[in-house]
Amino acid sequence: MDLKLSLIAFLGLLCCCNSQKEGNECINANAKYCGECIQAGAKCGWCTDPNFLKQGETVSSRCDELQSLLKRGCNASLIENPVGKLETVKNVSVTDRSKAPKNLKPEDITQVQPQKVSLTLRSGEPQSFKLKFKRAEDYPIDLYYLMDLSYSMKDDLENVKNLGTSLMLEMSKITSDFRIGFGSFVEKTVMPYISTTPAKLLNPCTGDQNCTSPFSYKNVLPLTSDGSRFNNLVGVQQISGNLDSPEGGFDAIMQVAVCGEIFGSKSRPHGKGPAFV
Ligand SMILES: *[C@@H]1O[C@H](CO)[C@@H](O)[C@H](O)[C@H]1NC(C)=O
Ligand SMILES: *[C@@H]1O[C@H](CO)[C@@H](O)[C@H](O)[C@H]1NC(C)=O
Ligand SMILES: *[C@@H]1O[C@H](CO)[C@@H](O)[C@H](O)[C@H]1NC(C)=O
Ligand SMILES: [Ca+2]
Repeated sequence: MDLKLSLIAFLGLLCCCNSQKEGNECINANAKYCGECIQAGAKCGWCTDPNFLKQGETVSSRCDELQSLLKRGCNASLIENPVGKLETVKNVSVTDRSKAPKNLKPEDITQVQPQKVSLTLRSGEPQSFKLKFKRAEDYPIDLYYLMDLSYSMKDDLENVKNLGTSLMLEMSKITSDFRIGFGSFVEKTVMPYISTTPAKLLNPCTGDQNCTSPFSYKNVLPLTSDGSRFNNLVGVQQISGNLDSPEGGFDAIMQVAVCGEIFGSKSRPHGKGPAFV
């Protein structure tokens, strides 16, 4: 009840003040030419009728609200009053992947609608349209696992050997389009990062540990949706060794970042490279 009353009071206030206002924005603009008048407000029109101006009226009298111009005797077909418009150029419906064909390519998935609109705007006149966004469930995800195979990672390698299946299982809850890849790195293969004696180049580890030759970076498994290949390949990875404790991880990240084509990430929309772990 209170709300209703205050609303009425508010409307009353608006009416009172509007009716007291002299002229309107079109007249107040004191426009000298059509363009100036049109920009004065969304309601303003310019009368081009040569017989319109009465004795003593200045050219700015041609600018007024539409209704007033007609009332003052301007020929309706001679009133300049452009209006804005909205043209939908591309408006493909957002993709509902539960209804879409199974083999739909990522670039055919639509998440925002409309895709392209052409607007003609007039100063002071708003244009509005609804923008629809639907996050495509099942949007493709690539995961590239980059692993340090220096000697201290020996115990971690054992854990990662079971990771592929678990990751695949968890990710399948988020998307049915999941790819996994695997790469490894050790160190720059020069002194002083590794020992370059012939024996240590073959097996950099001490004691009876069987380590593989040190290497900078290897792309072991390009992105694939076959999780078992991840497990199998991680399973046969051998640990290596080098001299100093910082490792060549950034060299590997650099390789992954710039060689997207080799990993198969080029087939992804907006995909320059895979995600890192
Ligand atoms: C309005 O203008 C049009 C085009 O100039 C003309 O054909 C028509 O006769 C005019 N109407 C009046 C009422 O003056
Ligand atoms: C786009 O198409 C939908 C129907 O699929 C319609 O509801 C919507 O108004 C259109 N959007 C625009 C900006 O034309
Ligand atoms: C390393 O390899 C040799 C020969 O293949 C084998 O006898 C030895 O047990 C291996 N050592 C380890 C720690 O696996
Ligand atoms: Ca190192």
